[in-house]
Amino acid sequence: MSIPHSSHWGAFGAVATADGVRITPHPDDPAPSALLANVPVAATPTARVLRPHVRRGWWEDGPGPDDRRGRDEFLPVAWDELLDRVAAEYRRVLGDHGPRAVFAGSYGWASAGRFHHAQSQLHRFSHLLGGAVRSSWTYSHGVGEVLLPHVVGNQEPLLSPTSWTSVEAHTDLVIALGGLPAKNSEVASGGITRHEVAGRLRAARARGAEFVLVSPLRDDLAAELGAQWLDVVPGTDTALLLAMCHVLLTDGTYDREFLDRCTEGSAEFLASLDGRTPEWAAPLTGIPAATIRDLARRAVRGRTMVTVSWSVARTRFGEQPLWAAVALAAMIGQIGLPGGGFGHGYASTGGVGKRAGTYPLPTFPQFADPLRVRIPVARIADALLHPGEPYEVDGRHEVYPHLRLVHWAGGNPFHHHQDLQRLQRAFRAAETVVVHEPFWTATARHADVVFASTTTLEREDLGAARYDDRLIAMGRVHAPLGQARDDYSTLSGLAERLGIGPSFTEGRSAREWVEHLYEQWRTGPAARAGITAPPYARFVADGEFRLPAEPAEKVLLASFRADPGRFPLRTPSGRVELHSRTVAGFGYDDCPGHPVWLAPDEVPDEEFPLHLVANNPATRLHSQLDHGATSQAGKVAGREPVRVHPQDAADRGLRDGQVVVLRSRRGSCLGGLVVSDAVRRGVVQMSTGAWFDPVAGAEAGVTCGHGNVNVLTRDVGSSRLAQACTGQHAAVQVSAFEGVPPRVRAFDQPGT
Ligand SMILES: Nc1nc2c(c(=O)[nH]1)N[C@H]1C(S)=C(S)[C@@H](COP(=O)(O)OP(=O)(O)OC[C@H]3O[C@@H](n4cnc5c(=O)[nH]c(N)nc54)[C@H](O)[C@@H]3O)O[C@H]1N2
Ligand SMILES: Nc1nc2c(c(=O)[nH]1)N[C@H]1C(S)=C(S)[C@@H](COP(=O)(O)OP(=O)(O)OC[C@H]3O[C@@H](n4cnc5c(=O)[nH]c(N)nc54)[C@H](O)[C@@H]3O)O[C@H]1N2
Ligand SMILES: [Mo]
Repeated sequence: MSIPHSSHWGAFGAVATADGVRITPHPDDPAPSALLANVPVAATPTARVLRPHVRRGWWEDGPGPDDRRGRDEFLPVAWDELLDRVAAEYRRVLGDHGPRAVFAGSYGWASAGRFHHAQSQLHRFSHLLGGAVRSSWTYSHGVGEVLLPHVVGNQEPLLSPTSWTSVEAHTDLVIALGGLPAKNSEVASGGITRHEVAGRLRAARARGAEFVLVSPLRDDLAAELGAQWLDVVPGTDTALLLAMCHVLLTDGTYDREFLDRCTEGSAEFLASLDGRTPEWAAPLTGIPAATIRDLARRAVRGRTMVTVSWSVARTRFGEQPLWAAVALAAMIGQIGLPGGGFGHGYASTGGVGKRAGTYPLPTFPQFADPLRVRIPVARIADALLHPGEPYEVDGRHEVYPHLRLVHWAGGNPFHHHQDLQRLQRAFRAAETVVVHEPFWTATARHADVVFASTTTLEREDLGAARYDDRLIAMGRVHAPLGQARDDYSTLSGLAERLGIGPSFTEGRSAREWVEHLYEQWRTGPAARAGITAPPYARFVADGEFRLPAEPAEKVLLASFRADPGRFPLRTPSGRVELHSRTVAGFGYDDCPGHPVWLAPDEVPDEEFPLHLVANNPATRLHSQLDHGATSQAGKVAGREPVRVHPQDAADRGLRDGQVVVLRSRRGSCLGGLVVSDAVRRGVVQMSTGAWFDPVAGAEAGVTCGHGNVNVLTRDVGSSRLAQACTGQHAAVQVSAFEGVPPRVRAFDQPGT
């Protein structure tokens, strides 16, 4: 019998077979994701952590900064012995240094499922222990999380912009900076039963909407939408947007009434446009001045949605393109009208714009964080390397805590962080690193303690997500491999040893917790919201529960627009801030008080003449299941594919399918060459998520032998405002790899 299940890339049914599991997409999914084919490999021993392991140097010599971290031997040990040692280490660190010495931010996507969500489990554990240093914001949209509250008073545009239904029905022109890539909308955090974005875009097109794709990659928008492609130079969107504003200003076609009534600081902003002409922007952006002028004029002809993907802000000075897009939308004057205004992150996941789901979901209580010490999420290496040193963020002066014990569950910093060799040094500076993982990721390989975790297929859970319309009764598909345990069980073992066992478990087994969360929800918040859900046993027998239909069309900032006096924004002025006195008051030259052009500070030069676009991968979610079938099918010569324009390939004598070396100022990796005219000339594209392989790298004389793009990227914040991830861009060189490429070792058991 097919067992209901869920993942960040879709709901499915699974059957255990003699040689693994067989997956069938959810019957209601109109466009199931190819990422589902990555799932079956999780049920095989390949790359699985089958027992708890410990690094020899830590086990024998005790905690402390250690250069052997990441290259030492791992020893399998018994669960109880290891839990005893980790509990003792917690006692040492907390006793000698207090909770400010523990980092349990543990950023990462982990897996679908409300109870077994690894990060939630770890946070509950550490909150009961007196807290630990955590992280603020996300790698995904850290810029928007900090900037948008200054500009529009909250993060609503990120979480719940104007709905797709509104765009589908009303938008005449979609200007998509960073595109609306089909690949990204396959995924939504927590689960996605129905993949609808492609269909909605098709419907908008069929109704007459036109699309303009602003991106260095042609395939950031489906070909069937017939978009005009403006192949912008990476990192220059702000120049394009300011030049469009300049055209509206000089044409006199901007909406003065909207600016006066609904915005603050328009005078400063408009004055700052002096000289920002299309002719000024053309050489920067690579887009002809006439094209820029034409686009600006089209934008005021009908209903226009200006949308910026999260990636465009995941860059150095990434605050600027987002703020400039809001400014352009304000000048167009359609913020708050159906299908008009601005968006940030449409299609960046399948959830954005999907529904404004207001009803409650079952939640696993994590308790309040008693410590409340946070670092910006992408400043983890800075914190580990520079304890006690000052830094600035969002107008505050802070000091990095001295982190000694690092505890990670459900994330892969050796996937998600930039400049991985610097991250290696940072991890080596810690005294103890504890990682929970189902797989031997590079993060597990850089730990002292590796707890063997189960995958979702090995446990029962409750699948539910903010932008989905189902609760899924996720069932256990097969028994845990080896000695893998649920993170809940591992943390219960630690909690018990640290004297917080009863408050952590409340006396419930994992299965009892899942039922408890469901029943609490059913009889409490759900009942109050008028949702009649069946009792747990019935829910499990049915396999899923369908939540009420999507609420009516939502238009971002509609009531504000209608009556700004009655519905002011939570900005100092109550209006959209095109110039923010607050931000100006911070005195940041890397993020002044209104959107400005700041030239990227790493641009191609003689040594590294190409723009790298390090985007999210089409064939997997981040690094997850990189050894799965879909991800492996995308590899070229066993390496992560790197796309290069035909002319750039010809200039270097490179052939399709060959192994190449990418180098930046930080490091180098191998890749498999794909020659493609879907890439702007001068740009190379390599997605994130190939497992870091320093072993094969050493044999090849490079940093990574497989193609983890984050050995190339730069570990620097967007600006002092958001201090957000800037991993999307770097300057690189590509050349042929001479010799026999080494076998990729990233999926081997360590030490083999
Ligand atoms: N250069 C560059 N870098 C980037 C980006 C970029 O655009 N460019 N994008 C960034 C973005 S937007 C993000 S969100 C991050 C993503 O970074 P992450 O979210 O850290 O990446 P994942 O690969 O999803 O890591 C999740 C890990 O959790 C593990 N896991 C899954 N289920 C469980 C479980 O039940 N228990 C435990 N213990 N572990 C589990 C998986 O095996 C996997 O190793 O990457 C960022 N990095
Ligand atoms: N299949 C799949 N889907 C995913 C994920 C995944 O790993 N795999 N990750 C999920 C997560 S956590 C997130 S946060 C989102 C990420 O969503 P995004 O951040 O929107 O996605 P990316 O793929 O990083 O980037 C989208 C496109 O932006 C373009 N781009 C890069 N630089 C520039 C620039 O300077 N200017 C312009 N105009 N365009 C530029 C690139 O061509 C790139 O393909 O995706 C989610 N969806
Ligand atoms: Mo993300």
